[in-house]
Amino acid sequence: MSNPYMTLRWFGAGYDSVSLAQIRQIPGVKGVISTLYGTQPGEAWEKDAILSLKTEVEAAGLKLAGIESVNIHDAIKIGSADRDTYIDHYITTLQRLGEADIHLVCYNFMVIFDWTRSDLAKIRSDGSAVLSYDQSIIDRIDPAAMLDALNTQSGGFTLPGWEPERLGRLRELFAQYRGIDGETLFANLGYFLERIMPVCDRYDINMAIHPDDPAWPIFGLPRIITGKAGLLRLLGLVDNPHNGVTLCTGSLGTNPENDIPDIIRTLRGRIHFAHVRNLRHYGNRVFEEAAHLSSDGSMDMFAIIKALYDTGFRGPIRPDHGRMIWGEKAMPGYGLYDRALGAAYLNGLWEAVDKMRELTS
Ligand code: DNO
Repeated sequence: MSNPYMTLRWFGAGYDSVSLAQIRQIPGVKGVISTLYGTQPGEAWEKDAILSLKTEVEAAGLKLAGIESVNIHDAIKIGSADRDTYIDHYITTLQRLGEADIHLVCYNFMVIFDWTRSDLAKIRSDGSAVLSYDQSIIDRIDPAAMLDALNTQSGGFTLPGWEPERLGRLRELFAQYRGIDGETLFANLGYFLERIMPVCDRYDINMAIHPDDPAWPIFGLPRIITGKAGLLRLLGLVDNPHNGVTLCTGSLGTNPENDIPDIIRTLRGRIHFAHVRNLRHYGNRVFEEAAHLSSDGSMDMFAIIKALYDTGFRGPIRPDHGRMIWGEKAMPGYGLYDRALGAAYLNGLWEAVDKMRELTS
């Protein structure tokens, strides 16, 4: 009998509307994925801060299953002259995480914007509110106006990956990335990975890149981790098992041409972390986030869990963005209720796959 290593993302006391005590009561949830939310990309994390986060999580009867994210400073993505300083800070952070017995780090290599949506609270027919995306809105809007609109809709929460200090310098950032194309990004990602692999080897830290969301270039900025080809190219940059992937179905699934069970099988052994959620497509590059259930969206969640199970994936897995339901006020995508329903559903799928395997063996 195998149980999934089910986790929930938790942003930390003072940032998250959801408490560790609440998470502890979701059946089958064993740990949280967290971060030092107040840190800026490029900082070396303080050892004491890492240890106190870990102690706090463990005192609630949960494991600190990994970090999402240790964000990458723009100098590293751009490949500017000072990148080595920031890579050294990153290495210090990894070393301190390793010393604290933390072995999973999720990160991304997206340019300027982390995940992007055109609406953070689209009302669905059942009255729930979800994050949604419509390319025609993104095409019409200026990036600064999009930022303002999303900040207004965020309910006072700082959105993950949308560091206000950094994005306050939007014009400067666009100027810094001028001329950076996908090839340069891949080269700079390879340089970064080469430099950090020794510390990952030493402390057995699995690096798990998060795919770009949505899975295509936006605002004329390149995006490279958008499907099977990009993921395979990433793995080939440094052929080390610590150079791995966060399998995020919601990000890869923005492009319906991404066959997610096939991607899971292709990446066998190099998926270190899984974000599993569903989307509903309404046309080319128009989608909204759905409940986790297969029948509520466009993805086959059974096939996804089965592929993870069959390829021997046993790393941390978490439900991802949930709908805002039952009057909850929380960070968009990260309320308690729908993610708890998502965890229960994913646990159920896993149990079914596991028991079917026993029946047929
Ligand atoms: C959004 C998240 C992303 C993700 C980062 C990983 O909800 O999926 O912000 O955490 O891209 O580095």
